[in-house]
Amino acid sequence: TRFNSILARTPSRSITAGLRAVDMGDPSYEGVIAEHRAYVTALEAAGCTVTVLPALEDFPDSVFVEDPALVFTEGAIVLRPGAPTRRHEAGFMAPVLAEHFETVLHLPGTGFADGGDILRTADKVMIGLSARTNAEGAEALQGCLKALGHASEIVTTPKGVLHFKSDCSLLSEDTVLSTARLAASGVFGDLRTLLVPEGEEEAANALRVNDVVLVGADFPRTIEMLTQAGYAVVPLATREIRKVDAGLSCMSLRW
Ligand code: CIR
Repeated sequence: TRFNSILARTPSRSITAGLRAVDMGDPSYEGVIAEHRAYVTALEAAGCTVTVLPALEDFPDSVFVEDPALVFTEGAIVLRPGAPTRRHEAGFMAPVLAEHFETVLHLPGTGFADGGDILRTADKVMIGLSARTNAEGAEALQGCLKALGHASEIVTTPKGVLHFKSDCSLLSEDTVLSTARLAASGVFGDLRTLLVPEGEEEAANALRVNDVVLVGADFPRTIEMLTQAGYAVVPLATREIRKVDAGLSCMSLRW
C-alpha cells in the first residue's frame, strides 16, 4: 500500500499535561514542536501531502490523531477513544474527515476503540483489546470495517502495553516489526516477524511510509537491524513524545 494523504495536528501547549503511565517528567512544548515538525517534513519527503490541523488546547493528547479515527482510501471511521480526557477529540475529527472522505462512519454503540490498537495487514485489520479498546468497541468496529470491505480479527494486547501498536508496526505486505512479548503471544500467525532487540521495545512503534521506515532515533540497534534487512530507515527524534507514551504512528492518519 502506498500512502498519498496524511492528516496531522499541531501539538498544543497543554501537551505538557499529556497522559502517561509512568511519570518521567513533562515533555517540553518546544521539544515536541521540533519533533513534530521533523516528522511532518519526513512524511512529505516520503511523498505524502500532509494537512496539519490547528492545535486543540483543551485536549493535551490531541496531537496523537491516530487514536480518535481510522482511515482507508474507501472511507473513514470516527472512533470513541477509551481515555475520558480524549473522548471529545473524535468530535473535532469528524468534520475534518467529512472534507476528505465521501464515506464517514461513526462507531456505533457505547464501546471504546483507539486507533492505536488497530493494525492493518495485507489481508485483514487486527484490533487489539487493551485498556483503551474494549470488546464492545472492537465488535462495533468490526461492523464498520465490514461495511468498508475489510475483514478483521480481535486480538489481545500484552498486559501493561498501552496500545496494540505500541508494540508493533507493519514493515511490508508480509512482515511485522514486533516486540518479543507481543510476537510470543502468537497473534501474527503466518506473518514474518522481525523482533526489536531487548531494551528497545519502544522502537516497535515504527512507521512505514512508502519507501521509508521512520524509526525512533534513540534505538540504534533496531535501526541497524532494519538497515541490514534492506529497509531505508529515517531516524526521528522521539525523546519528548515518549514521555507521554507516544511513538511515531500516533501522530498521523494515513491513506
Ligand atoms: C495517550 O495516553 O493517549 C497519549 N499520551 C499517547 C497516545 C499514543 N497513541 C498511539 O500510540 N496511537
